[in-house]
Amino acid sequence: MSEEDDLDLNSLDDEELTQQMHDDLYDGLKEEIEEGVHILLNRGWAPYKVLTEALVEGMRIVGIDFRDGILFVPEVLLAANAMKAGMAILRPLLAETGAPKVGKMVVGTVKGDIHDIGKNLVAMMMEGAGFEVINIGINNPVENYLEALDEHEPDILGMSALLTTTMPYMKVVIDTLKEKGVRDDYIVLVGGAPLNEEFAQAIGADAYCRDAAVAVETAKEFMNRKHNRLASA
Ligand code: B1M
Repeated sequence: MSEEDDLDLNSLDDEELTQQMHDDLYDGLKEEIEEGVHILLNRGWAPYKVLTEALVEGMRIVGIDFRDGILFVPEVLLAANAMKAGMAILRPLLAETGAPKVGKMVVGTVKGDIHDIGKNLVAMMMEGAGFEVINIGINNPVENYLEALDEHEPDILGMSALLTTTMPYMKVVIDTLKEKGVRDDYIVLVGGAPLNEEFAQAIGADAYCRDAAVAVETAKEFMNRKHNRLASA
């Protein structure tokens, strides 16, 4: 066992611990990430702060080295696994809200794409903000979206894509909704690292959401508009 294995995470101050968690995420050390999350929570950190400063920031660093060919798929999968373990601890804490549901969202990653960390984070944050969220997972063909929309009748359809090759599929879904004459029944929000405002506009979405916090704000804003419209009708 190396010296590093013996490291007592509790003995580190907050800054050292977050740095260590970035390293542990990079190394895919699930148990250490779980321990780190618990320690920060016990020290009074808000769940959202743990999420953004310890986990999301760690994954950002992983992303850079993946891009630069320093990390490869197996290592990134381990990092993703560790990230998800940390998120699983935070999820119930972020979702703790006694407030009445402010709206309903169906969210899923598009066909051909298996990235789900960002989409799951959006789902968690939306739940935390009082939305009911139906998360339909990854690799969704248009039929899955249609089925979920029929079954759950949400206010919002959220789509995620992390690849430049899969983002055009969002247009397939929106065009299908148009063909069926139901496009305007939903607020369509899209997100994912390669997207931008122009793309969202070009495919006919209602808005592009840069991150989970923006997704929550945007969803709330559109729900307010919807309520005002209904009230004045
Ligand atoms: Co992939 N991958 N990956 N990968 N992967 C990227 C996306 C990439 C940018 C890495 C790189 O080269 N720098 C690159 C895409 C390049 C491109 O298309 N331009 C890439 C590639 C190439 C690939 C493969 C093709 C690699 C290969 O096989 N050779 C392959 C494709 C598999 C497939 O999908 N068919 C692949 C596989 C994988 C893993 C399986 C190893 C793993 C995914 C594990 C998992 O998700 N369960 C993985 C990972 C982890 C990444 C990176 C490193 C991290 C993604 C992530 O989780 N980020 C990523 C690098 C990067 O993005 N910089 C990369 C953290 C997350 C919190 O952020 O997902 O952006 P993000 O979500 C944010 C916002 O985007 C937004 O809010 C979120 C939270 O703030 N958002 C939404 C996202 N979805 C939203 C939906 C909304 C609203 C907002 O709806 C309303």
